[in-house]
Amino acid sequence: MKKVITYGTYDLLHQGHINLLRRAKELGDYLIVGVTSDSFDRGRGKLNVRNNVLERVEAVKATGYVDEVIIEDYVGQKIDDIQRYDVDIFAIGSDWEGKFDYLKEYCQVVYLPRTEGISSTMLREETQVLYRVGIIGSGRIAKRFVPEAKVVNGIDVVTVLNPDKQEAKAFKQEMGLESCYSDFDTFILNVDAVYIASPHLTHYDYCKRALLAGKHVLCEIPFVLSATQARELYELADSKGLVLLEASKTAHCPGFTHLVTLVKSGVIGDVVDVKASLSKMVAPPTRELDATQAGGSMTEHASLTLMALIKLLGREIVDANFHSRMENGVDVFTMGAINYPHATASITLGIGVKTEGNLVISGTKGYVYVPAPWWLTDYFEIRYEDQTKNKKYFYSYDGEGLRYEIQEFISMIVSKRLSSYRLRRRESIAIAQIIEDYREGKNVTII
Ligand code: C2G
Repeated sequence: MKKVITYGTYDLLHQGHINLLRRAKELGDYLIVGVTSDSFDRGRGKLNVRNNVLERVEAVKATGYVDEVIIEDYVGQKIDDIQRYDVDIFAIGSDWEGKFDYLKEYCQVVYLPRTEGISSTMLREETQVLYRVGIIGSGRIAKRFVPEAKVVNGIDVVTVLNPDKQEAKAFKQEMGLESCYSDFDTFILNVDAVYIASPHLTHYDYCKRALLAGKHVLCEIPFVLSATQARELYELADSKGLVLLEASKTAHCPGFTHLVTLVKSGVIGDVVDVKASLSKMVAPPTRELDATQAGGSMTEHASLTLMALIKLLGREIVDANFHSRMENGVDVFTMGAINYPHATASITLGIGVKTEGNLVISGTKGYVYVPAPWWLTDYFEIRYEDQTKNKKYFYSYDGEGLRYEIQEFISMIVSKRLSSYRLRRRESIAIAQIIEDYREGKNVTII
């Protein structure tokens, strides 16, 4: 019996896939098809796949050419599969010509003619509603957003708002946008959704005005500096059926989302302590060191570190105590000790003090170590007393990493999903509450 194997995503299964599977089956007697898992596709940069793995497997089976379906989940698996299943022929479309020659060491490699004029990408583009997004603010983070949005389907960044006309124009030209505005009311008429990347103290007002104008909002961190404001904005978004998402990029990146599910499934036992640090030095003059613009390490870095605590330990906080070093009215260093009924946690933040930016999650069976910069989470280790049980996990974190939150934002709009499990609205409100308490000086000691 001649065994043939082929692989693919098979998103929105089409005639090109069907022809390929037929041709592959004709090469032998038994056809095995490796369908990519959702996380494997995400890891290799395929962010826009529409059908989930179960739907794709069903579609492949329904072609009638397939004898066995397996799931492809890691790089290098093809070599394992070919040997494990005693495969005679590896077949793949001609768009991969030459790319799989390394498999010739294990079996025959055949590149089959690709069907011209059809592809999953084409089908996705044809059926994709394109959301016109405008950026509010044109600073450093706004610049990173434009190229990141280009790899996500369904979003077209068209315009920018900056009260300073010259800055708006320079940004438009540099980023190749169709227009720029210095007036909010005309800007908002030209978009379906906004990405807010303006200074902290303007977030609340811009969010509110955009929502009142019926637009979806992705808002940079810190979302807002008070829980009352956060609650009000989520209620407003809800009442209007609009998406409002805090742009907590780490919450959406593949490594961190997997870390949370691993910890929640008990691999380190009960979580008893979480320590998250984040320090990025800044030099004056800069907004981060300006008290009148709500500068400081808390407003700058608490959002991501508190997100990690809240995702891992929840929102039932017993008390929070902070120690800060101040310079010109700004906390250049803050250490926060946050207690839970059955766990402790701490955040260490700096913009004028440098420290190791790692994340350590301690449990009754072992601990997770995410080295600096943990907020990119492309690698972490699970460590045990018995070191032979230690495990290392690697992930992709492509580009600037904003693509993952952008993809979730668009997916929420398309599917009319007003809440994201990656960062629930109640979790976002809890983050704002802690920042608010700190700013009001509750349990804050100056060192
Ligand atoms: N294909 C084809 N004609 C098309 C489109 C796709 O023959 N018009 C073939 C591809 O060459 C591939 C298979 O259909 O052999 C599946 O294509 P995709 O779903 O795009 O999967 P792909 O990203 O090519 O995955 O490990 C995964 C594999 O490396 C390939």
